[in-house]
Amino acid sequence: MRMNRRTLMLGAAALPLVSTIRHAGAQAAEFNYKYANNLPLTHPMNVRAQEAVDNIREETGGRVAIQIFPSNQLGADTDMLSQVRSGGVEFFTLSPLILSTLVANASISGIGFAFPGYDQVWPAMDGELGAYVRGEIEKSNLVVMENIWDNGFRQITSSVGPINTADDLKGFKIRVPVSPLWTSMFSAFESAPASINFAEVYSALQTGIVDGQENPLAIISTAKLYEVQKYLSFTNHMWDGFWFLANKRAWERMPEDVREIVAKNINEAAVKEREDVAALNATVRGELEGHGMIVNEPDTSTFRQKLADAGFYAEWKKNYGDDAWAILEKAVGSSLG
Ligand code: X2X
Repeated sequence: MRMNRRTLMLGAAALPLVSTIRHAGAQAAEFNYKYANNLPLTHPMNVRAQEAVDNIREETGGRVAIQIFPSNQLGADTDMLSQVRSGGVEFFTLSPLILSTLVANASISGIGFAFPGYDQVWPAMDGELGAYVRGEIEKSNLVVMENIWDNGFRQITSSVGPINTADDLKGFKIRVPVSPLWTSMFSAFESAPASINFAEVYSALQTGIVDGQENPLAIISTAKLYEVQKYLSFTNHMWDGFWFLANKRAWERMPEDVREIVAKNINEAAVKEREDVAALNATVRGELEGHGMIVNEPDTSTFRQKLADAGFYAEWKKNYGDDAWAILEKAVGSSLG
């Protein structure tokens, strides 16, 4: 359409109306909240979270509008933990092990080689162990949703060679998330762990600051770490998840009936995300090999023995206390250490 003075005037006249309509939609939301996370947009967490916030907006009649900021858009994990505490963001998902920088015992679900598989993970996290950890989180004045989201069993990747035995980890320059447990575990392996927020992992691998990292397959795939890592060793050295956290003042500003709708949809999305991650982890190995990764499946008995010999389990039993440790051992069905 050729622009002339008339169409220009009509267009200009329409602008306030359009912006009013759009703004009215935003204004109709009584609670305009932000949810931050550190995962790529394509990760199942963001797919299911978007469904949840759409359902929440509809079921609350537009009263709650939650905007998702994925992939560290608002800052790295350690910054975001401060933000959700202060109310800078209202929602944030975080690994229990990074959360342990604030809630010490939250990392108990990430003890090395504790969970043999998912058959033990969900009964534990949806049962006594999860309830224990949520109780600890609530003491720090954060609200936590009941269902933990899945990150997955973590695997080691490397640019220098496969990890076949615990000895291969000696001197290995490996990136770990910012958490005392991660640093402790890879120090027990005599590696050289470097604490780096996930936002900087790709570049740290690309520039050779570190030679490797460890993450579940879904993240190795969606964060395209296969572009900067050659070897993938199936160590399954720990299970990891994401607690869905809320700022307490923001949470309590919503009336009870609205809070119930928000919690219901977030918890339902967590269960769907767990199914998605399991499906992805079952299929993504072929994709990663297709991208040139060389995969190996080490015998991890030497890894667990190395941790025991280094006093790792004894150290963390002391850190968490006998009662918490007993809940963990009951949940995983064996004594650890
Ligand atoms: O930082 C990581 O490696 C990640 C994305 O898995 C966590 O959030 C713990």
